Amino acid sequence: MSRVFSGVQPTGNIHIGNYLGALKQFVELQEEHDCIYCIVDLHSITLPQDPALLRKNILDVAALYLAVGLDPKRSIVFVQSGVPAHAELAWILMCNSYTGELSRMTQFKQKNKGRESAPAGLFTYPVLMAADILLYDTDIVPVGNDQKQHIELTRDIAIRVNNVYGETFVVPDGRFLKTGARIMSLDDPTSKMSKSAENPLSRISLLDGPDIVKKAIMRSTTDSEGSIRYSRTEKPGISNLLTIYSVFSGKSVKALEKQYEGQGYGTLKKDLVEVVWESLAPIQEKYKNIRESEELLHILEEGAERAATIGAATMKRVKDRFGLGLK
Ligand code: ATP
Ligand code: LTN
Repeated sequence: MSRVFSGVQPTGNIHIGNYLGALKQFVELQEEHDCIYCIVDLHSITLPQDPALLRKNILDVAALYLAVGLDPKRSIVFVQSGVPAHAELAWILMCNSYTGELSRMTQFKQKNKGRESAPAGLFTYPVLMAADILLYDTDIVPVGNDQKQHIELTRDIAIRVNNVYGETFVVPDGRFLKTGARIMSLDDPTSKMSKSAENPLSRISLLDGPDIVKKAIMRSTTDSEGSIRYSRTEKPGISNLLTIYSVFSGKSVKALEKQYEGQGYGTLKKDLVEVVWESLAPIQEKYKNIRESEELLHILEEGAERAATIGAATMKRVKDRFGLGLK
């Protein structure tokens, strides 16, 4: 069975972009693979976090993981900082990464915009991500399109170490969806839906109530042409709505274009509100029960133990190859 690993940052506001691009894949993959899903709290402190809020957000994401359908009997679910080997391996990989390649990461360039000097962790963020992945001999990494460059870097680092020190790491592949890998912002469909965008109506969070879902979709930016057809370049707003509709409903974009031929944007939007809410309501119901249960902490503790055992075998191999420590 191949190994799957992915992570989400506990930075609040998990939105339908995160869900459609990543979480939904996580759930599907657990049917046939050996899956490990992490809440990457060490990544989140690359930018300042309020400590009390961070603790809350960690449990929120964990509860959401389970609410969308991750099954702790089948998948390992845990918090990154509970397994110290992530940081240990990150250091070793940092010694095998180059400032040149890290300066080319577009996520770093974006997050660093307007600063004179960046926190070193923001710069080395992708190396910690590589450590997350390589620690578990991962074959497949399900993520949204925005992570392509980081997966490429992870592969480069793994191949480089394997060439110098002998076969050490499994070289992973990214897994990106054809539809849903890049959900766009509702108020500006030329930029990606993001947790940190200022306008709350630019996204739909998984925990938003029906009124907000309705408001965000009904007010979403479209165009003045009036016909419902898919074209990312000519009609980014309508194309984004069709994509969201398609992934939530399971109908193809082609089928939707046909279904809405000759109809107005208002009808499409109204129906989309229904479709999205039908998917979110049961997730929120489950979330409420899980978030308040003691069970959640047990699942995370057990997950960390199981992850640590798998990671320890990789660390032993890495230390042997590098000649670190004693035998
Ligand atoms: P954001 O940019 O929204 O602040 P992020 O990408 O920094 O979020 P994570 O929580 O770490 O935040 O992302 C979790 C997963 O969601 C990743 O696999 C990422 O690729 C995916 N993802 C994030 N935004 C989108 C989007 N707009 N469409 C599809 N997938 C997305
Ligand atoms: N960088 C990712 C989150 C992340 C991740 C990972 C994803 C951290 N470690 C390992 C997949 C595998 C992001 O910003 N979305």
